[in-house]
Amino acid sequence: MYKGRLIAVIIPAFNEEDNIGGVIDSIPSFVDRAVVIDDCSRDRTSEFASSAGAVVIRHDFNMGVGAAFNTGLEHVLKEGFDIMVNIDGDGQFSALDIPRLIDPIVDGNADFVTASRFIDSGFTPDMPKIKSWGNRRMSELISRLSGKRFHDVSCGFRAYSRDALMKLNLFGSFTYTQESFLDLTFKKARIKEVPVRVKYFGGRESRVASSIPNYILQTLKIIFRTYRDYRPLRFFWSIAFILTLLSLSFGSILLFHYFSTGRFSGQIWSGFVGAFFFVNAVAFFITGVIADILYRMRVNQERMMYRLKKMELSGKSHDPHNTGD
Ligand SMILES: Nc1nc2c(ncn2[C@@H]2O[C@H](COP(=O)(O)OP(=O)(O)OP(=O)(O)O)[C@@H](O)[C@H]2O)c(=O)[nH]1
Ligand SMILES: [Mg+2]
Repeated sequence: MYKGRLIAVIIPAFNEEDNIGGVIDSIPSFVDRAVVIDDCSRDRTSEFASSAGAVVIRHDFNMGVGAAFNTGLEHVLKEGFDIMVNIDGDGQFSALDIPRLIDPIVDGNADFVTASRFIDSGFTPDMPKIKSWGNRRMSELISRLSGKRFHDVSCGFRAYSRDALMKLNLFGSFTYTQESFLDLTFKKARIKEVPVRVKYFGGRESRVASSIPNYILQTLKIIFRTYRDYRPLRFFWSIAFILTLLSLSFGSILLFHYFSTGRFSGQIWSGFVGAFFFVNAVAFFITGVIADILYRMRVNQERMMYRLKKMELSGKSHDPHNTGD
C-alpha cells in the first residue's frame, strides 16, 4: 500500500494493560513496526504489548508522555523509518484511520498531520464539557502564539514525515502535544489537520490529566517557555512596553502635580513608583536583546543538529523524497 516506505507506530503507554493489546491488534498490516513506550507502568502493559507483537521500550522511571514521545522518536529515526505515527494506548482512536494521517505526507502535501476532534463539527466527540472547553482554549492560545489557525492541538493521534522528526526538538517531558505545534510552525513545517472520530469511555480516568489544575499548570509552563525561547524580542519587549507605560503614567502624575503646584512634595511617591517601573522596563529590554542573541545561537545549533542527524542517519531512510543529503 505504501511501497518503499517504512512506517512505524509509536504508542506511549502508562498502566494500559486493559487496552494495549487491542490497540496493537487493530494496527493495519501495512505498518512495519509498533513500538510501545512503557513509562514504568505498574501493571502488565509491557508483557501484553510484547505478546501482541510490539517492540517494547520500558523507562526505568515514570517520565511523562513527552519523554516517552522523545524515546519513540529517537527509536524511529535510528531504525530508519520514513513515517512515524503516534497513537494513544487507551483505544480512543481507530488505527484504521492511520491512512488518513499518512496520505498527505506520502502525497508530499504535509510534513505533520494531526487528527482533529474539532475542525469538523460532525466529528466532535461527546466529551466532558470541561475538557472540550479546555481543548478549545488551548487551541486558541497556540493559534495566537503561532500565528496560524489550529482547531485541536492536544490530540494524541498524529503522523510525521522523517524530515519533520529530524527537525523536532522538544524539551517538555510532561507532554509533547502543544510544544510540537509551536516547534514545527516556527520551523515552517506544513501542518494539516484531518477530522477523525474519537471515542470517550465513561469512567476512564485520564492518565495525563488526572488533575486538571496540574495539567493546565504543566502545559502552560511548557508553552510559556517554548514561546519565550522562539520569540524572545516580542516576549521581553512586550513586558518592557507595558512597564514603560506604567512608568510614564506614574511619572506624569508627578509632573502634573509639579506644573499645577510648583512643587514635588505631596506626590513624590509617584516619582519613585514611576522610576521603579522604568528600571524594570530597561531590564526587560536588555534581557530581550540578550535572549535574542541566544535565540540566534539556538537556531544555529538546531541547523547543526539537523545536519548531524542527516549525516549520522543517512542511508537508513527509504523515503524516495529523502535522499539523506
Ligand atoms: N509514556 C507515558 N504515557 C502516558 C503517561 N500518562 C499517560 N500516558 C499515555 O498517554 C496516552 C494518553 O493518555 P490518556 O490517559 O488517554 O489522556 P488523555 O487522552 O489526555 O485523556 P482522555 O481525554 O481522558 O483520554 C495513553 O496512551 C496513556 O497511556 C505517562 O506518564 N507516560
Ligand atoms: Mg485518552
